[in-house]
Amino acid sequence: GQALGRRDDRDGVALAGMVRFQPVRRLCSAAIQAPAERPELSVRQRLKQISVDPELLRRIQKLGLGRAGTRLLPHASQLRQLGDRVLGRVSLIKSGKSVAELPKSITAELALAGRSNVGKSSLLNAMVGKRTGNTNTRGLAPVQNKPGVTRTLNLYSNSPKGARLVDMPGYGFAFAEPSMVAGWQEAMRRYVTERGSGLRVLLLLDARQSLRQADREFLLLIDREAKVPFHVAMTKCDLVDVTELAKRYVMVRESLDELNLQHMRRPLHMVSSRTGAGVIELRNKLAADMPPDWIKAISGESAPSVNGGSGEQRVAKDEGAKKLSKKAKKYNKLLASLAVEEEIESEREKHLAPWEKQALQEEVVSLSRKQKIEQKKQKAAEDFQKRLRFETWLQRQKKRLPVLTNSQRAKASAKRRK
Ligand SMILES: Nc1nc2c(ncn2[C@@H]2O[C@H](COP(=O)(O)OP(=O)(O)OP(=O)(O)O)[C@@H](O)[C@H]2O)c(=O)[nH]1
Ligand SMILES: [Mg+2]
Repeated sequence: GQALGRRDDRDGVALAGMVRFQPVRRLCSAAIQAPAERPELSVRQRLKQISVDPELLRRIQKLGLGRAGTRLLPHASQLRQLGDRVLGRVSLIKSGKSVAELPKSITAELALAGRSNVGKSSLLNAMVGKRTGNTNTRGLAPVQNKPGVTRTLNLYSNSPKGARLVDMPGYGFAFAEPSMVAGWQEAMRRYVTERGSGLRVLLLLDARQSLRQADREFLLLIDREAKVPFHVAMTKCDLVDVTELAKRYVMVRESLDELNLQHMRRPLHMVSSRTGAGVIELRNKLAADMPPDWIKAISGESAPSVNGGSGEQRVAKDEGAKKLSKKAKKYNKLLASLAVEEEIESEREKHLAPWEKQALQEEVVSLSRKQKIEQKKQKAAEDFQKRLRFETWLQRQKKRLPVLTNSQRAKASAKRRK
């Protein structure tokens, strides 16, 4: 069939032959003019001029971002574990074509915005610890590799009255009827301008691309018209080389600075929903900017790291790795239950009678409960390390063994019997 669409920026050049162009409809009001992209230098030329800041590079590497970066399994399993434990069951509570169809905003809402296909739904899934990827049924918000998948405003939460994450349709080019695209863009525009003081926006930019005209217009819409506090994050950071990512980061930051945005929170974030890198850090930063109950609902406590501290653990993506991640999950579960015990313990201490407190302090001989928990934790970490070493060793041994057919195997055992 013939694909119809509208586009209001320079994206989708390859699709130009298939697309029927429509006149640009601005996201922000006519009074606000978005400054055009710098015409004098190409993006490549600008990138060349940027020198890489070693501090920034270190930060990128530490977060496990960048193409050369690792598949950091702990990130993914930590997120999943956090998702289950901290958030409870996050689910879709309401989906609407316009603001009028949505329940009133009771508490805080964080809405994900960005151009179509930038990875909004994927990041929402990653933030609540659901797996993402194409044709993935386990994720929460539907994800596909084509612009224009999400077409309604979708509220997700772990309780009907709790804080929410909102998956929005994108702006810019999309594979859909122009009238439909115009409809959902208007709904999104009204949502951000009318939702009220509980709203925060998380604007996503593709790490492989520079700021587009549509992005500028949306930024100006939320900054000057809606006056909504917002964060900006670069997504798909697993698809760009580390040094290029650092340069693009600087470039995007410069472009944002040029717009003189009043309501933007700093710093500019970087994430990859695919590997999970940077997602926990992003969530913690967001939590610091949200009302208290959002913090409770979305961020929880800082994530336990799988190998007991350093947090980085490179595991090859093969069958062995899958098994290991199961182990990692188990270990995480244990840590989580210990954390709960600890929480209860500290809560209990608060409510002790003075004489009980004194008795506790004088208790020298037997170990306190806290110490016992510490010991258990250490033991669990050690066991896990041992197990991990053993598993990798086993994988290596298995690879060395020759693959035998049944008859060869029979012959070999007959020989042995002789
Ligand atoms: N490599 C990589 N791919 C990603 C990442 N995030 C999203 N994607 C892919 O990008 C494509 C689009 O993702 P979506 O989450 O559907 O994007 P969206 O912004 O919700 O798109 P619309 O709903 O159409 O506006 C999918 O193929 C995802 O798998 C990422 O961090 N890394
Ligand atoms: Mg989507």
